Formats: sequence, C-alpha cells, structure tokens
Amino acid sequence: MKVAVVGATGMVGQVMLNLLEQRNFPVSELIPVASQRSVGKMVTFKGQEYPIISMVDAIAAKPEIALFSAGGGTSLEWAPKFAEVGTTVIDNSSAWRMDPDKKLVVPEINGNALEAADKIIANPNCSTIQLVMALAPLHDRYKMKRVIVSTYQSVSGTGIKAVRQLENEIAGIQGEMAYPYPIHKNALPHCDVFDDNGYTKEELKLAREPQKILDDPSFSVSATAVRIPTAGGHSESVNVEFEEDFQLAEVRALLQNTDGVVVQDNPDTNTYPMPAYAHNKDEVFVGRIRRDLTQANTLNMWIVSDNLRKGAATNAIQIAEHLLTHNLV
Ligand code: A2P
Ligand code: 11C
Repeated sequence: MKVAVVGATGMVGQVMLNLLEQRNFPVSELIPVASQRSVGKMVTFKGQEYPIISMVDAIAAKPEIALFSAGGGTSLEWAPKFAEVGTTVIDNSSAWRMDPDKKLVVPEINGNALEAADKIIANPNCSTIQLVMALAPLHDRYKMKRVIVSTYQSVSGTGIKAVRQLENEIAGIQGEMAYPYPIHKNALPHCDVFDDNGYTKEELKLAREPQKILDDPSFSVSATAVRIPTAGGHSESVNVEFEEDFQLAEVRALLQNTDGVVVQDNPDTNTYPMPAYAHNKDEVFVGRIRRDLTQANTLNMWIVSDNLRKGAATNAIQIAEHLLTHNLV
C-alpha cells in the first residue's frame, strides 16, 4: 500500500508514523505531507529518512490511503482532491464528521458499515471515541436514555503549542501561550471555541457524534469539557441513565468482554484508570463502576484513554486495517 500521512510533523501524525511501523501495516511507499514550510524536512519511518512533500505532489503519487491529521480547514480543501484520484482518506479532523454522506467510524462498533465507495471516512473526536467504546456494549444491552459527561482533557489534544506551554510554565519560562490562561496548576472549562449556545465545540462533538456512531438518535448526551495539566490521556466522569435496570456484575462482564476495553476497578486496592498509566496504550480503560444511588437504572463510571492513540492515530489505523482485511481499498 502507498500510504500518505498528511500532517506528518504534527502530534497525531508522529504517532501515526510510529503505529504504522509498530502494527506492521503493509506500507510499500510512505508519503509524508505537511505544510509548505515543512517541505524538504525529513521524518523517520522504519529507521529510514523520508522527505516531506507538498499536497500537490502527494496527490500526483496517487496513494491508496491517506491518513489526514492537519486540521479541519486543510481537510475540507484537500481531502476531496485525494478522493478524486482514487485515494481513500481517513480524516482525523472535525471537517466531515457530521456530513450525512460520510461515515463516522469506530471500527469495533460500526466498521461493518464501511464500503469501497467510502472515499472520505471520518475519525471521531478523541473524547467521543473513548466514551462510545464503553457505552456501546451497555447501550446494546440496557438502552441508554441520557448521558452526562464531564471531561478532564490532556494538553496534547490541543497540539504541540499547548504541550510546550505546560512545559514552559513548569520550568518557569515565559513562552507562547496556546490557552488564554496558565494551564499549570489550573483547570480551564474551555476546550475548543465557544458556540453561540454557550457550549464549546468540544462539548457539542460529545453531544452529537455518539448518536451517529451508534446509529441511534434516541438518547441524549450533555457534556462539560475541561482542560487539565496532564499529558498522557483524556479522562471522563460519566453518568448514564438506561431504559432497563442492570446488575453491576453484568456491566463489568460486558465491558470486560468488549474488544479494546479494559476494566480496572477495585477500590480495595486503589485500582482505577489514570492518564499517566493509559499513556502510549491503545485500550480504553474503565473503572469506578458504581450505581448512581440517587436515580433508578443509572450508572456512574470513569473512562480514560490516550487521546493520541485510540482517540486519534490508533482508531484511524484500525479503520485502514479494516479496509485492507475486507478488500475495500
Ligand atoms: P507543519 O508542521 O508544516 O505546520 P499539530 O496539530 O500537532 O499542530 O499538527 C498539525 C499538522 O498539520 C502539522 O504536521 C502541520 O504541518 C500540518 N499542516 C498544517 N497546515 C497544513 C496545510 N495547509 N497543509 C498541509 N499540512 C498542514
Ligand atoms: C481536544 N478533542 O483534546 C480535542 C482534540 O475535533 O479532533 C481534537 C479536536 C478534534 O481538545
């Protein structure tokens, strides 16, 4: 497979390159792409150096697959041009997610909906992916009515500028700010930009993407997204009201038997998921599983995952693997 990685110098693009190598994805030719200012710079893949090329040159090379993580505007402009030459684009931005003609895919949940005709496939938002990975098996069994989620999101979700802001603040160095306030020793109830309705775009992604992935508009999600000074992954406090009642032992078993989900839940041994331990792992970790004592049929849990792995690069590469094993590219 000729594989283009668009945004190869970025935080997600770098993880994509590492994972293509680690997962032994059959790359016959790697085509790394970034902005004009990076053309000619080198990236390393499987111990070899590759020059970054321009978008136009990458399209001329007609890759079979292009993994995009270069922002929504770049994707809106360029993904259709790759699709026109027959490339299947797997896009990590928010550009195409809610487009009714594009599929929004978490392979474990709705990979089977993919067809060869899908030339632009959307990767969901990082905080959505880890949420639906844990909700899907429970929704199948008990049917969700309403989800309330509060997130505790890593600075790596914002990009390299934010990681540097945190590092600079810890070191006491004055530098460029990615956020309107310090992030070290702080928590910002502000991820992505504010919409007119008072919610942030991140909160609206959490509210709207799960119904499309689960192909069911019947439940609602209400979200508060908070940026905290961690780097390893996003955490989520989740309250779910179901139509039907559940047994906690069965909830645990359903989660334990879900591919890609790991239950870490034992108060006796202080066992629960944490971002520092989810870092560089592909799974979604679930713990603090307990009944909401204030309302019937309602569950509380805590979900953690590395936002650059399952939340972004891993999910995108799993989509590519699914296309390959089902002869869809
Ligand atoms: P560059 O390094 O040349 O700016 P992050 O989200 O970590 O900031 O990374 C964004 C990625 O998207 C980088 O690889 C960046 O390349 C790339 N990028 C940004 N704008 C464009 C563009 N107009 N065309 C191609 N790649 C782009
Ligand atoms: C964050 N979820 O952590 C974002 C990062 O829509 O893909 C990715 C933004 C997106 O802030």
